[in-house]
Amino acid sequence: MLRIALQSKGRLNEESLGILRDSGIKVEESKRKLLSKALNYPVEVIYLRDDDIPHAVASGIADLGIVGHNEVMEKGENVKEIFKLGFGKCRLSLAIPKTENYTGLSYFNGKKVATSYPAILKRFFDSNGIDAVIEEIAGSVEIAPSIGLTDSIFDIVSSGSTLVSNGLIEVEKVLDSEAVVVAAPDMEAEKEAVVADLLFRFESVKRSRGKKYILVNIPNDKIEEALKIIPSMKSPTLLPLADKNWSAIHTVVDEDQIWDKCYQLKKIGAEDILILSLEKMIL
Ligand code: PRT
Ligand code: ZN
Repeated sequence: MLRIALQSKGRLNEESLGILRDSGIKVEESKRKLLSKALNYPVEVIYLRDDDIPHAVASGIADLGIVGHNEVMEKGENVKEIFKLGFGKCRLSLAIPKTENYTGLSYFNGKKVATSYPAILKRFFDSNGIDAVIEEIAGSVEIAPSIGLTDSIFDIVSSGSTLVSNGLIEVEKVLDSEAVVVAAPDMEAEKEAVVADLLFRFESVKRSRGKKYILVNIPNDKIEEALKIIPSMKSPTLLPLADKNWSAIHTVVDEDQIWDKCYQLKKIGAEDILILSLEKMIL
């Protein structure tokens, strides 16, 4: 039985359970349970705080974990990142009050910086020869400058709106992050086989995210033009229609481009465009 550590609540909880579910693994989502066995797969889930996941994996309490790359870098535990999941995307950045005049990294010499990520920040300052005072605080880092605790902050940024609403401006990005699967460096062969199967499933789910399946009818003399608008994965799937002057193209398109592509297809004479959800993509 492979044990996988997930965040018990918080930003990564839902999407971590989501990728298991979309991979065909049914897990009880009870928030109050520490452990849940999958009903149809040799996996059990242990729910932990994200801070504890790298250590749980390094010490063998769990075989795998789903956690932010930022936590892995901060904790420095002996785990390997074996898969990037494509969700929980954010960055760790330095930010200062927007009224300040930023002069480059040397601005931070002698300054106080509040953060929940002291190890990452220390490494960054050390490698750039900056001598700043790092104040470790557990939460609400963004208010530290306004209450006079520090001059600046080093924190997670996603949309940037938290910085804006606290009168701060991002000046240096230090690390990009997303949720990753971590594993202990050594694993029994039997478990390795389950991990390989699990990652195969995760890959196909990840690939299909943000994509849509499109079916479009097109006059035969417009096929070439249409294939410039919606290129296919390998070779286009072209199906003849009962009306021999028309064909259907089936392919996959990025979701954020779907309206633009449909508009262009309509303009060259396409009809009956269907957009369908994609669940898995195995290449
Ligand atoms: O309770 P537990 O310890 O498990 O959870 P936590 O409170 O420590 O972490 P949680 O649930 O807040 O975040 C878990 C992980 O999600 C982080 O370690 C990151 O890898 C990832 N992640 C992605 C984020 C964000 N985006 C994010 N925006 N984590 C936190 N934020 C916070 C950030 O701290 C700041 O307060 O959101 C605010 C900034 O957001 P914007 O959009 O205003 O820039
Ligand atoms: Zn945490």
